[in-house]
Amino acid sequence: MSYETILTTVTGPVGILTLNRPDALNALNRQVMLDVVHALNTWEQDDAVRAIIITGSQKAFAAGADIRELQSVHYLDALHTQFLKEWERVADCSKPTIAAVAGYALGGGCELAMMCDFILAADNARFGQPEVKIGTLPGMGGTQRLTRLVGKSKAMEMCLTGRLMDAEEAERAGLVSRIVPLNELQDEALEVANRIAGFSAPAVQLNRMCINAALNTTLEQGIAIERQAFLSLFGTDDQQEGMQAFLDKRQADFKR
Ligand code: DAK
Repeated sequence: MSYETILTTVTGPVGILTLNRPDALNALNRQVMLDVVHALNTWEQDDAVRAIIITGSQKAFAAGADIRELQSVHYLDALHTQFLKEWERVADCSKPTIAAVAGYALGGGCELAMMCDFILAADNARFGQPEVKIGTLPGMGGTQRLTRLVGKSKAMEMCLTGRLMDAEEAERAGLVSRIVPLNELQDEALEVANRIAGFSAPAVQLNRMCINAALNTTLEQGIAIERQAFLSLFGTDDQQEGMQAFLDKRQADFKR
């Protein structure tokens, strides 16, 4: 399948989606959203794909929503079409997602990265929510996800000043899981994705569900969700296999 604004490849069990609008630093227009959603839908239905990497170029993951496109949007049209709402599909993806971020991840680009399960950052990555500079605010979940990830004070400062964070600050703040040298980013992301893809899919899925629940529930509710998820995995063959393999001192052979 070929797309207008993204490149897709499948390497073993890993789907790699590369944002590809080099002339606009991968700015996210409506077509990018449609292409990304289509690719994710396709991979969700493909059992062979067990983990997904979303990445960009070495200069930009994505420099935000496409300001040229935003500039011509009118309120009532945006309201009626729920403009850009489908981006939430990324956060709802049923398979594990890794954002491999090099260069600029600004505005909608930062928001897209935060929709993924976690962010691996190259040492040249820069994150920011500079929408205030163009008279607006993050519209793809940025005020909510950034605040949950880095706390109110830093989220406020970033959104109110438009200041960018470098990779080290983003790691210290908890926005990214790890920093890797720029020329190792893609290999490292692939290795991590392969590692996840090699585990039991239900175990991976329920780990994701529980961690996401931590952002949306009280501690008590989250612990109840975790307990049920934990118990439910005892109904899978993979749990038996994983524990037996440990006792046999061999590699587990997970089926799903
Ligand atoms: N949109 C469109 N084009 C962009 C762009 C963007 N966000 N960012 C860069 N480009 C284009 C530039 O216009 C330029 O195109 P040409 O002039 O060559 O044709 C090309 O990419 C290269 O950019 P620069 O020449 O500016 O490159 P520099 O290295 O000098 O600077 C930069 C890089 C990233 C610092 C700079 O390009 C920049 O500040 N870009 C804008 C960053 C920004 O403000 N991002 C936030 C956008 S607002 C919503 C959902 C979401 C949103 C809104 C609503 N709803 C659900 C309703 C989200 C809003 C945003 O993300």
